[in-house]
This record gives sequence, structure tokens and C-alpha cells, in this order.
Amino acid sequence: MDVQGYLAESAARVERFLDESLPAVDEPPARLHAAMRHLLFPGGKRLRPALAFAGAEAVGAAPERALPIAGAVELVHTYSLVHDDLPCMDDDDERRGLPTVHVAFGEATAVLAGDALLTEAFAVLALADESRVAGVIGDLAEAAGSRELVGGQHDDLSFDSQAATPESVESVHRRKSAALIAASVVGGARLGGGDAERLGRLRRFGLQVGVAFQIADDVLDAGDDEPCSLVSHLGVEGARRRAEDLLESALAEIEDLGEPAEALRELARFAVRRDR
Ligand code: GRG
Repeated sequence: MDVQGYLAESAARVERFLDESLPAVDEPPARLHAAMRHLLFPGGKRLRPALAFAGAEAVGAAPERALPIAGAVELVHTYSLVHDDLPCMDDDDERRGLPTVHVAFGEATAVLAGDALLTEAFAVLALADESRVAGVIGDLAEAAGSRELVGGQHDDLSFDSQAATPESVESVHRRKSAALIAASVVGGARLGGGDAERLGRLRRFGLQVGVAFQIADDVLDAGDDEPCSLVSHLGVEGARRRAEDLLESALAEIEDLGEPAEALRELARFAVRRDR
């Protein structure tokens, strides 16, 4: 399977949807709407939407069924990056080679653009004409809330590297990064009509791939002196090995799903072995 081709096709599909769903760039307040689009287009790898499409396919549905959750997870991801870049958090001036939203539009507008992107995620989901969407909204709210994404970010910001263990690092990774990845896969499968047993497998798969994805990030950032990184505990090779072990057990979870889950497997391998 051509994973780059799958990612490109997924990106085009979700970008059309997001462009049509969001307020136009000249709709008042135009500066706020431009700020919302600043990091969203051209965007990054669009891995989470691709995982949502592949989640639908893994349970035998057409990828288009997952469009509302694919758009919603990219909106939540984008909001989290806009806020993560703020001076009160990571204080980054550049992302994906472009000025961050607060550099381009000012801090207050960047906070509001993030708020609006998060809200828009639930708006695009609520529009889905699908009886199973309430469960998807609940899953996404859980993944984005204080028990997962926001809580993981909170603990990352106050992370005490002296008292850290590999388990405490992975707990942050699971909440800050893996929860949204799992919600992408499971949301796609839910909208695709997957039963509870398969949703459970796909959730365990998503969490393991998500932690491995974040460890891959630790390896790519090795040398950056990140307090919450598995590399400081296991070294680059040890962290790579841990990511491979998680990938293997994630793949074992979905072995029974057969050929329809092939895109999901390839995306998982790509996410863990990527070089950017
Ligand atoms: C501010 C609520 C709040 C959360 C911030 C997303 C995040 C939590 C922090 C950003 C830093 C970081 C290392 C997050 C972990 C997730 C991660 C690796 C994000 C980058 O995701 P990619 O590689 O990015 O999918 P692209 O650019 O391809 O979209």
C-alpha cells in the first residue's frame, strides 16, 4: 500500500470539508477568521484525519463516512498547537516554517482563534446526519478534556524530570497525544458502524500507536533537552525499541480485522517510523 498516496488523498478530502465548513476568510470578524485558518491551511501531515478514514475502512465502511470526525480531530489538533505555541506555554515563533498564529495576529487573537477552532470541531460533528454521532461527540470531548489532552498538557508544563519515571512520561504521552489519535480511529470506526468489540480493539490500537507516535517525536527531538521525553530514561535506542514494541502489540490488536484494516496498519507504521 502507498501510504503517502493515502495521506495525500485523505488530506485533500478533509481540506475540502474544512474549507467549506469554516467561516470564510472575509466574513466578519475577518481578522479572527483569518487567524483560524492561518495554521489550518496548508496544515501538516493530516495524520489524524487519515486515521479516521482508515478507521471507517477497517470496519468495512467507505472512508467518506468518517468525514465529520476527520475534520473535527484536525480542528482540535490545530487549536492545541495554536495554544501550545503561545508565550505562556511553549513560546514558539515558528511552526511548519511559518510564523505562529500569535506572531502573525497577536496573542489575544491567537487565544480566541484556538477557542473558536475547538468549538468548530463540535459544530462540524453535530451537523453529521448519523445516529451514532452522539457517541463520537462524547469520545472527542473526553479525549480533548482535562482527563486527556488538556490534563496531559497541564502535567507536561509542570513536569518534574528529576522525579520522572518511564511510566510517568508515558502517562503524559498517552493523555497529551495518544488520546486524540485513538479518538480519531475509534470515531471513524463508530461512524462506519463498527460494533463494540471492534471499537474496543481499535481504541487499544489507537492508544498504543499514539504513545509510540509520541515516543517517535521524543527520538526526533533528542538533544532538545525536553523534560518529558522517554529518551532521557531509555536513550535513543531504548526509546526506539519501546516504540517498536508498542507498534507490534498495537498491530496484534487488529490482526483479526484482516484486509480492510491494511490502511490503518500502514499508517501506524508510518506514524512510528516517520522522520519528521
Ligand atoms: C494547548 C491544550 C493544549 C494542548 C497542547 C498538541 C500539544 C498539546 C502540544 C504540542 C507539542 C507536542 C509535542 C504535542 C504532542 C502531539 C504532537 C506530536 C503533535 C504534532 O503532531 P503532528 O506531527 O503535527 O501530527 P503536524 O504538523 O503534522 O500536524
